[in-house]
Amino acid sequence: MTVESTAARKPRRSAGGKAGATGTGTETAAEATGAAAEATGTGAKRAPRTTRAAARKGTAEPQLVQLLTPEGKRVKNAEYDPYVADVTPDELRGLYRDMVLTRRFDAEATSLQRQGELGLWASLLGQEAAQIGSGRALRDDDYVFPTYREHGVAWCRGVDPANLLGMFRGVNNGGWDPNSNNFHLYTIVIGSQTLHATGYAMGVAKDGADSAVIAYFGDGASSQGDVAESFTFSAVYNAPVVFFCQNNQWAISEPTEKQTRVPLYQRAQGYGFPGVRVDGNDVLGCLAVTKWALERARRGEGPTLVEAYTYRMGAHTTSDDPTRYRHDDERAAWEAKDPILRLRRFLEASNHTDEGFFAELEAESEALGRRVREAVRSMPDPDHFAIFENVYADGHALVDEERAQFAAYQASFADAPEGGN
Ligand SMILES: Cc1ncc(C[n+]2csc(CCOP(=O)(O)OP(=O)(O)O)c2C)c(N)n1
Ligand SMILES: [Mg+2]
Repeated sequence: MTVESTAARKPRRSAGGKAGATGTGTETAAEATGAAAEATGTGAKRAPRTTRAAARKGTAEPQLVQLLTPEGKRVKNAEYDPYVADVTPDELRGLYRDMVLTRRFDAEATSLQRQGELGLWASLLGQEAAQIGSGRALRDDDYVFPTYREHGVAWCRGVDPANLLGMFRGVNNGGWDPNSNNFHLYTIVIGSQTLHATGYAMGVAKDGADSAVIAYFGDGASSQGDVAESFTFSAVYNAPVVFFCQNNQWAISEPTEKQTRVPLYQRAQGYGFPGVRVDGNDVLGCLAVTKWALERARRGEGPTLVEAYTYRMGAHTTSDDPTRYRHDDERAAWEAKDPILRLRRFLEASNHTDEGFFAELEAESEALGRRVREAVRSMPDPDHFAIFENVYADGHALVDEERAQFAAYQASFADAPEGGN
């Protein structure tokens, strides 16, 4: 991969990031995954399974950065407040709008899958704050390596939402030029994009640029060897990369407690760079913590791990049925911590909005849904032979053979007797 950067060249500090992990290293596996559910929750009839495990062990909650409570109250935080001190009411409304439109787009995509217009959809429902907060912390010259669920980050990068759907409809292999928005194509091979991000960030450092790189991945991905290698390489090469882990509590049907014995953010400690857990349903918290981590990267202080503690409200994908492995009450407890609702409460309490704002946004949401629906339905079917293109730069005998086989197969239909194929 070539690294091009037009950013101002600035000398970087020498390697050796501070080991500033915020964890105590004493929490148990149960706390690692579930205890913060109570830190921000308003309580449900039955606590989530992971929380019950922590309660059984009588263990304390891991630290969690939170600037906005579920009730929409602003919490002071001396360390991270400076990173959001300049956020204007207009920008706050902007964050709200981003989250509402992302959720509306996501709901439309789920419906389109149910109507047979998409083959599959991976919903981000519940993770809007983690994605919009971190996405809005980025500069245009920063580079993003996403998974397959980063629709909110894509929105922040200016990728047309309709373009996200081509791959899920099966009509293209991605649908956007990564270099137009510094937003790489969606990556399905779990965790592999952290390696791409690390390599890219090492290139940025060699260029002497002061831009940063961010890699998104999930709690399940944190168990991948690729992620461990990325942590090692980024640490020793002091690469300007932020590892943004959305701990949404589940990796398909595997709960986070099966991935780790310590809170995920503490993994960074072993590699010698800081790790922070932020309330992933708090858009201001995510904005502040990501800005802090990006600034560290720009200053030449190397990688940071951010664990955004959140929840996957929907199914893993439209092919999944979460009722097979988790209780409804778990979801109910997280509904009380909804990222959009809490910002709305804050905006209303601060008199930053009026009814007109919400009504206009509602109309804008519906228009977005309509536009995406129409765009998907009118996507042209691909040339059947396009799948053989772009496999190898100069072609390959095996691909040629497969193309010929497929051509013969297609041709066999022309000769088939009427009514049969
Ligand atoms: C290398 C690899 N192994 C397995 C899979 C199958 N797979 C797809 S999604 C997924 C779970 C990922 O969970 P997590 O990292 O927590 O992300 P989330 O889906 O929760 O956003 C798995 C195992 C895959 N795509 N790639
Ligand atoms: Mg997950």
